[in-house]
Amino acid sequence: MPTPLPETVTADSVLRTDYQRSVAEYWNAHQQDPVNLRLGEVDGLYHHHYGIGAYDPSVLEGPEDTRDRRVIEELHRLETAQADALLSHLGRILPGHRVLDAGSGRGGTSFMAHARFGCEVDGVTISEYQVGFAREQAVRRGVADKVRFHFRNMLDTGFATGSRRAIWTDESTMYVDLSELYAEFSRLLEHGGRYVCITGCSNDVTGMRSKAVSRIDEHYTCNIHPRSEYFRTLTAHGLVPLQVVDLTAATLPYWELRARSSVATGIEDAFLTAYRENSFHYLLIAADRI
Ligand code: GPP
Ligand code: MG
Repeated sequence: MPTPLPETVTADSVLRTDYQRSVAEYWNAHQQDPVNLRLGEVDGLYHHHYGIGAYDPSVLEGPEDTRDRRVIEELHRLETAQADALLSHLGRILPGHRVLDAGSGRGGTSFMAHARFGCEVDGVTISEYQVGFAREQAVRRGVADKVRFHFRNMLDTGFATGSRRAIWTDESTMYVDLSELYAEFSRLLEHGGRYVCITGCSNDVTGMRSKAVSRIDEHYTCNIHPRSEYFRTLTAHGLVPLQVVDLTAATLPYWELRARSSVATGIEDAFLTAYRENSFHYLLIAADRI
């Protein structure tokens, strides 16, 4: 049985602005998109992020009756590889540690973190639908006591100060003000704790938001931040970057394959254009709380 929501948590206390309500509405409504469900059904890990790494070109060839399934499996493999790369930057996480998945979606990365480190994971999302879905997955996996999902706002999680060894955001920072977010993460992380972010960000060198980046914002109801804002805001909150990995080249194959798949949603061309014209980067940033 999914854990019931604490009675004090109401939509009014979690969703503070009209914008947050519209974002929650978007994620509550986009539950049936095959691009996420069909990929998740491959092995029960449901992701809400993109993929990295080269795809096996043979999936686009061979027997037609199995081609669609093979493409879906390959897209899913690349998305799982992205989450693996994120977890590889969290540092040494022990079973006694507590970590936070901020913008946890259907829980895919949280389950991978628990499976890999044995640690306790809390996931927060402002989509009540996603909380329910992820909790059911936790029960199904027999890890509901270790991997918990909460209908909470990542800008104000309510978790104890200094309680987290690590925190990550996997494509969720474009929905929030970075200053508010990193103030909260700075509070939650213990000294020496690690924050890892994977995000798409606009390129300050090419100037303001390009048309392709604006199309992505419009599609997902988000506000992609410029690259500079990440580094300025992290350091302002005592989060000191240790590693920065430009994943742009590594994510292009995912978008090329997705564009040719049966689960394309129509946003593929905007990502391909933005990355190829250099107005957008796909970055991983690992920072330590000092
Ligand atoms: C991934 O979710 C997309 C986001 C979290 C928002 C935008 C991200 C950027 C890097 C700009 P998803 O897996 O639900 O998207 P889709 O349904 O398109 O696969
Ligand atoms: Mg997806």
